[in-house]
Amino acid sequence: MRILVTGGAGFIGSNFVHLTAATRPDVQQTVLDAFTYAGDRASLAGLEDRIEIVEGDVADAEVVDRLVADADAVVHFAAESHNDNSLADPSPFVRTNLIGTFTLLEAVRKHEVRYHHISTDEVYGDLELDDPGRFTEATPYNPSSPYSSTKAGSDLMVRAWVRSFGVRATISNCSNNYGPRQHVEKFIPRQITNIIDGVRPKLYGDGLNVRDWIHVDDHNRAVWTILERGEIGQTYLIGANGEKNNKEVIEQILTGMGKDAHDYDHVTDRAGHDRRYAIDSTMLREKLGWAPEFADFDAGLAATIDWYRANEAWWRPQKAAAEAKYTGQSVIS
Ligand code: NAD
Ligand code: TDX
Repeated sequence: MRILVTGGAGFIGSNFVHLTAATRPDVQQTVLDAFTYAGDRASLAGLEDRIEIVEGDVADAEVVDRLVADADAVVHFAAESHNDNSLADPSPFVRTNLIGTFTLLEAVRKHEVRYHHISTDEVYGDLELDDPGRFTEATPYNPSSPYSSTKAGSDLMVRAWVRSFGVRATISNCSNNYGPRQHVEKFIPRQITNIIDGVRPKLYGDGLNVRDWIHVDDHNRAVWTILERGEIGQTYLIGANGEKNNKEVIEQILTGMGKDAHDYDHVTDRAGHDRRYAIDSTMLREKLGWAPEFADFDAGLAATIDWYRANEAWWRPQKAAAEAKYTGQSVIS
């Protein structure tokens, strides 16, 4: 089997490529990645002899057509992925997330190639803290940010290409991932690397916003489950019952790194900040038999802290530029 993995040099994509190389040695993998600020060849270190790496843009129809023609399946991870960046400048989000997905859909339509679309729970908007409900496959789309609205638009195109053109596609909407090789702009790695640098962690607003954490390997094992056994045209929600508020997570990181749990700053809140995400993954569990292996967030977080401590050479080149984007945030308490 030959698969084309877009965004394979990013956080989730690179973990997918490593997992696939380790568990499915017969699968030939080609990575298509534009190597934006978020893509890093070092994330694929050790695999250079086993995979093909193509530097290119998912919105470039020529390169996409050529690579899709040679693939049995496409797994589309490539995206602009950070909400804060989308508030500062939405334009690359529109190009990559919407035009990029359109370009891939046209290629898989032409070459009749199986397509799996990686998306996010953020397309559903947010829930109140006291809402007993969780997102399901039937929840209406209601995105809040430029990032989530472009992901929502890309999902809707996939649904339309399935219905109108018979494209053999599936979609997954996953909750917040954590684990190795996540860019230091994101919440958990930003705080771990701040503490290593002797800088106080930064909590947005009151910090009571809830995210539903899942280890990146559990996400990627679910993606393989859907690729192999998913029903064409179906959307699957991926989540591991990992709801925690940001305040709890930041305090856990501090204590896990031997610091006082309260040694952090509250900074200006994110505009339009979603309050709570929560995933009901019953369909994936009951219909396809998937279950997360990292049931214990505390152990997964401790392993992630260890990874950033041991791999400073990987994250150090990103750190100053990532923090420079946050200079407008002021400490409120
Ligand atoms: P990331 O920002 O770490 O990686 C994105 C990758 O895509 C990078 O390697 C980047 O170079 C590449 N890329 C960006 N624009 C490109 C373009 N025009 N052409 C080719 N490559 C391009 O993102 P991530 O956190 O790994 O997210 C991967 C996917 O998973 C995204 O589709 C995201 O929406 C989705 N997702 C992420 C999370 C999460 O918690 N991080 C949760 C659910 C879904
Ligand atoms: O310094 C910070 N302080 C803070 O309190 C940062 C960077 C974030 N936060 C808060 C904002 C969120 O409530 O932490 C939470 C997590 O923030 P992010 O890591 O930016 O993730 P989020 O906005 O929830 O989106 C993530 O999950 C869904 C990914 O970035 C998306 O790609 C994915 O779709």
